[in-house]
Amino acid sequence: MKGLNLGYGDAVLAIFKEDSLSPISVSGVKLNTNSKTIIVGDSFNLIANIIPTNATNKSIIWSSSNPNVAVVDENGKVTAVDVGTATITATTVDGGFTDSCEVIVKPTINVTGISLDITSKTLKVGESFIINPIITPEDASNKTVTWESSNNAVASVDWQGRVIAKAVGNATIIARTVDGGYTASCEVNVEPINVTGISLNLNSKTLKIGDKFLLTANIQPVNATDKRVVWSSSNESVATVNESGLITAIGVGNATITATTIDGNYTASCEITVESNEEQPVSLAITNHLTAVNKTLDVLININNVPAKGILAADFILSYDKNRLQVISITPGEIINDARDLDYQIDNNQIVFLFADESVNDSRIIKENGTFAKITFKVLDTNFVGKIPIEVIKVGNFVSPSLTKYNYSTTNGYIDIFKYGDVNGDGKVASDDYITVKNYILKRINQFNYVHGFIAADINLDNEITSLDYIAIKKFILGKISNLPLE
Ligand SMILES: [Ca+2]
Ligand SMILES: [Ca+2]
Repeated sequence: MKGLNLGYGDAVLAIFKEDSLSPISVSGVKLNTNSKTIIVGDSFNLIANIIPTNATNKSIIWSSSNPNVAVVDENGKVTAVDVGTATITATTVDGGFTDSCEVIVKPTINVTGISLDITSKTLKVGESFIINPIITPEDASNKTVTWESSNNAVASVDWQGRVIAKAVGNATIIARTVDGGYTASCEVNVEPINVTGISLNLNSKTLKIGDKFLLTANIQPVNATDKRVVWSSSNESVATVNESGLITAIGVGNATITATTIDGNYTASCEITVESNEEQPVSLAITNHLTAVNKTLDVLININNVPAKGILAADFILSYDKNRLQVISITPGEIINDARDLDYQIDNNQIVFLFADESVNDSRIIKENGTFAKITFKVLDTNFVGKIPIEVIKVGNFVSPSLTKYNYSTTNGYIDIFKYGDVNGDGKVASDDYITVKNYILKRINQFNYVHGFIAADINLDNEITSLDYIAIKKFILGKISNLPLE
């Protein structure tokens, strides 16, 4: 505005500008630090805080009292040039306020060596430890160390010297000084965590042919290093197992699946039962017997492989030789829940059985394996010895509660009859039997030709053949006694 001829309006504007733009003066300066020790070549930044913070002119002039020792740039960055002391001063342009920092420059102290507080260590997989470096001299200017492992797969090391064991083996941990490249090392030996035991998720399992089932091995301890397991089957025709413990049922039978740890040979096993995947036919079976003429005996009719759904009804026919056997009684077996459900008819050489659950709600179905009926026979006195068949000659049905037919199989039985005194098995007690017993007692013969000759000759049932048996047979032949054996 200088040199202008101001009018009224100009004067007003000048006054306004003078008011609004009046500068805020600096009243002081303060450095962030007033003393600093550094080594030759290093730098640091000084920060000058102008007071007040909203001063209009914050310009600073930086200066060094001894630029041979330390220099400072226009931003306050101080760089040590040589050993000695220098004062760095900040001066405000507005008002000439000052603050200063005493800088002491020391010579670089070089590293001369390194050692480690741990030079060898044995630990388990997963464990860790810290190595502390020892730098000489203790006041070395740059004590920075870098770390490395010769085998990171076995043991790794971080920038702080923390070593983590990762796998079994050996590794060398090396510390290297940045200043001078001095090295020191620690030998690390990582040991395994040994297996102490094994268990399986199941100890027994029943499968059907074609089924698959996965067994799981639990290794103790859970952090064992080598958790590998070898699987084997005692019978691969029954069940196989693969390297993962997956079992496949191959054939009916039993097999033991065993898992063996590679570390320590610990074992655990699971008993596998493989069943047919077809429903077993209902089995109707008659027991065999050995008995003597004139004796009574119980012949059991057994039903096995009773289906899980149970048997609602059944009918079948047995045949027997009515000329040689007399039916004394027929009684229900224990699998018949109510005697009223079992009926029968004796017709000539046949016994017709009919079982039907007569309840209104199918509550008395046959659910268990066992005896269906007991037939008590008396062996008639004929001139026959040998086996009399008791045969299933016809099966009507075994019926399910849903009125379907079950498959079935039958096993016939027999009554093997001998006669006391008939040691040659021809059905009669005669003089030839008497002579044979004599020859046996005198050891002229070692055994009887007839398979049941010995028990037929033991008239007094004492399990030896003596003169008592011999003379008793004679008296029977002569009609002096009417019944054998002597009981
Ligand atoms: Ca005879
Ligand atoms: Ca005897």
